Amino acid sequence: MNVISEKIKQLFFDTFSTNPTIVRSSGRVNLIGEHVDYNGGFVLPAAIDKSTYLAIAPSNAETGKWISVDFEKSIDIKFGVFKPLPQHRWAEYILGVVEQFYKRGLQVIPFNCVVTGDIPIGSGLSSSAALESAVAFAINDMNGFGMSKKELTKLAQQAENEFMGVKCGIMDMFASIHGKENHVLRLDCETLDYEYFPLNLGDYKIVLFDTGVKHNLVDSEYNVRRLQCEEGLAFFRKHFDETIPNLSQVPLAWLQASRSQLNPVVYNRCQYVIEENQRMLSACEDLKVGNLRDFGIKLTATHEGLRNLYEVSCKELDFLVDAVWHESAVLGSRMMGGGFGGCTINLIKADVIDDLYARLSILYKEKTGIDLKMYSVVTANGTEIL
Ligand code: GAF
Repeated sequence: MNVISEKIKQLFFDTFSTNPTIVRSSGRVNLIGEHVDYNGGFVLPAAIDKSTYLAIAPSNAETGKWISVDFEKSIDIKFGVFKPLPQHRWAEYILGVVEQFYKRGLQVIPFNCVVTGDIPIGSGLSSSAALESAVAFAINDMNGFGMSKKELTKLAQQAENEFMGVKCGIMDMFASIHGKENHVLRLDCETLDYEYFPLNLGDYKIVLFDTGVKHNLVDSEYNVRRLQCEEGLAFFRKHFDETIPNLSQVPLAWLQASRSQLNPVVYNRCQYVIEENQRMLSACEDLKVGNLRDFGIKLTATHEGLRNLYEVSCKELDFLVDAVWHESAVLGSRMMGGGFGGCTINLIKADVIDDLYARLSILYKEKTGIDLKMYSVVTANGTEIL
């Protein structure tokens, strides 16, 4: 228990006169392997020490009251009705998860809940996946459904895909649920096999610079990228091998031999995905032998691919990366997550972080008028009942 969990426990008790179960679920970073999860590739995320907290208990009625501390809102919910809640987008993440249990033929005991957390919202640190993971975990526990962590991860992803309409991959929920302190997760998104890698950064730290923007196109462009990748994969299946499981495994030679037949935009998207998957695998080798310099160089190369080939960056992200990547105390810098805003992830020598942040803040404010936020994060455990 910490200050936040104590606070919502008390709020829950004051509101509903009963003690809740408290579930904590982490936000995530992804070191490398961006936009490859939905292409069956490898990713390297970690759960971080910023979390969503859910206080929850059965309501003993057909309805439940859900409260968001951060949005200062509450909503009364009739269980079994699954309609959009346009005034309460935060509650849709909960409802979408409840719906998935119903879709599996599992009737959920109606519940009251209170939600809060310290994951910056809209910064690309997966506050929504953390909430969905916490809700899935809590419902599974409260109802004794006995679902595994992997099943709950898939359920949370389907909630986001189907109720929220965002065709996200599985990385965010997977990291949120399976995270482990001092480790990153090397996840094969095709098979969902995973391995924990110790994260020894020595004198370096994971630093996130928050652009403070989230451009509107984020969800629509994300879905467009998925379609473009599907178009590429269909082409390779038709012309090379119908059994190739996913785009990440397409050999670069097939792509190069197809330049004149593929739409140039689709070509670029495929090039990025194939290269990123290979880069990610070789970055893991760097990490294994403690070669942080080469690891960092690959992070920055990922940014170039996301900017030029995959085209999911934006001027604010590019500005932050361009301003720091060449500094000697910076191992690597890149945009992180879906793109079009959110944070950059940087590996920076601990003793220069404050100075670098001070300099960068001035430049960023001059350029964009926005106050730059910085989060120095460490890895943490995944979803847990406190
Ligand atoms: C978002 C999605 F939710 C993830 O599934 C992943 O595709 C990521 O963008 C890009 O790597 O966070």
